[in-house]
Amino acid sequence: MDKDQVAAALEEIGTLLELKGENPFKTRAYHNAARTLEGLSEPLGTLVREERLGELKGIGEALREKITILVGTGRLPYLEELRASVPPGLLDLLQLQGLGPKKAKRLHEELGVDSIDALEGACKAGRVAALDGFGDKSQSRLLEAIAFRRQFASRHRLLSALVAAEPILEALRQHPDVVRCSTAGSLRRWKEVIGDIDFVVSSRQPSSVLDFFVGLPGVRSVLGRGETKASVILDGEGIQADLRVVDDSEFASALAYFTGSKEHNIAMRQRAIARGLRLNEYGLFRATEETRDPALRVDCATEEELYATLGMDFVPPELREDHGEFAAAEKHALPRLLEWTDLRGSLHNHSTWSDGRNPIADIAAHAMELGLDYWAITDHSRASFQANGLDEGRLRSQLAEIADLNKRIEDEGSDFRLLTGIEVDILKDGLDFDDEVLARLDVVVASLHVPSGDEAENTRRLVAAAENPRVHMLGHPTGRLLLERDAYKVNQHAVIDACAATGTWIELNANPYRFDLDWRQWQYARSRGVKCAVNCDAHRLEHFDFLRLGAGVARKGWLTKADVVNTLPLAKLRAALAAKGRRR
Ligand code: DGT
Ligand code: CA
Ligand code: CA
Ligand code: ZN
Repeated sequence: MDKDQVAAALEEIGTLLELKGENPFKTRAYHNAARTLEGLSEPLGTLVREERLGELKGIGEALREKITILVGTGRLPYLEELRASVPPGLLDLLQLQGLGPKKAKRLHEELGVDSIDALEGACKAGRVAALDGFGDKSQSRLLEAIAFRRQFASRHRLLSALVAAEPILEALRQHPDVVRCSTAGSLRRWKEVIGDIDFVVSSRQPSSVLDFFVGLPGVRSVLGRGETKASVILDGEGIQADLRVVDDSEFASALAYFTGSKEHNIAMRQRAIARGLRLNEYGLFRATEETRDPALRVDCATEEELYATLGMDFVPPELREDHGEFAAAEKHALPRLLEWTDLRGSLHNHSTWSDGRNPIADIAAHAMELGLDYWAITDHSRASFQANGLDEGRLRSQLAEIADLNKRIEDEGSDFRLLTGIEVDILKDGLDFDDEVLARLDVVVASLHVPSGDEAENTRRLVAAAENPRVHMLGHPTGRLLLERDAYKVNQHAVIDACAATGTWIELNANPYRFDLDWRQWQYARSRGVKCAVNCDAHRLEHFDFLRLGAGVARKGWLTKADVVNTLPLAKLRAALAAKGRRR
């Protein structure tokens, strides 16, 4: 087990103990230990082997023993017994927004609630409102949370789907009976939220491939298996995955069909009909009615050929949403989309100075190892006190630390540089720091963390931030958390217009919970000449991987390398950063 798996196990122990009503110091010790492990900069296995776990803050004898067993064996009988002692439905309750272990425990003990369904029944019967410390308001809030959860239970953030799909695709690719294979559907289109995962495979032996697929280690259960297709539920979040097996001559059309979107497919079929052809999942045919007669087939070995036959350039999967790709592809005017390897660093990131998990030196080392050119440290400002935001004094000390580090990096002969910065809170009437303070920083990201309920008010605050010559970009401009929290009310076009007028950049926050600004807004932003910064908003080293996710979302928003500022080499980026302050 690696550190994240061990941390997850400790987290689960803490939660289970809370559900059982254990003393808070004990439960907190498990949660804190999980945090500590996640923030480790060296492999957990090494610490265990060298018996140095005791050096870690808050890891006492009992924890040391459990961690050692988990790392060594991948299992922990203590955790298994604990799991068995708690009704499984009780854990589900914790997935409801606003319901913590303490309240779940009381609902269980006092009302016998042991599942989400049982809780719904109790709420509807008014029994929850009657409980001490709950009341009408929390009862109706629980019902809302249940409805919300039902709506989203079968939807998954892109990263979860990718993590589940990639090993399966790799396994299929290695299988001797597989000729070609690909993901399809919303995953291939890089949608921010995924219903199910789709795979398309070509093979002469469909049944052997299907046997292999339904028997893969990550498969929890088989929903259905036919001659040419199968559907399964995967371990983890329980994401559904569909596999289609076709003959290799049908691969291009099947892949196009199952990639979608539905809207894109409908337009494709119309284009075929307009040319006296028929397009379906089996191929492109010279026919005026539905057919799959091989004698009528127009050979298209690849999607490129399929699009060419229909008079278009190849449309990258991310653009297949009927958002103007047809008009552009027939005029050879599709943009050349950003590649994730074009990105040279991220301009919004956190460290242990605020709520990040890693010290700046480790962040720099990791960025250099990945071959990046720069990395901005933009910790929270003082108003974000719950995130340990920096006041002026601490900010000054941080700048000194970064200057020292950069000096050391330069002395070692590297061109990599840390950039200084802040993620400054947009408050009711202005920013959390004065212009003089902001002027000392390389990068200023302005974010609205505590929005008002009023659209005009939020819009006004964001526009004012954009108009500040010291602000380089707006961070996560709608504040949404996918499948958790809607965007705050804001007039997005008005904010984009203000950014266009002031030369302010807009962040595409690449955290898979955010992907904010949404891909649907970028065509408008781009048309107004607004530049994008694809930022990790990294809080730990693993978040460096978000660059790839964010680049995919930028592609989905039709963005090119020239539209994205953090593709610039360092000197040009510095010049672009300096330009904002000189505008007025
Ligand atoms: P999802 O799974 O809800 O995130 O979205 P998709 O796009 O992956 O949808 P899915 O898995 O139901 O189907 C995969 C693709 O198959 C879809 O993007 C387009 C194609 N498809 C499925 N049903 C239809 C249909 O009724 N008409 C057309 N034209 N295409 C369809
Ligand atoms: Ca799908
Ligand atoms: Ca599907
Ligand atoms: Zn933020």
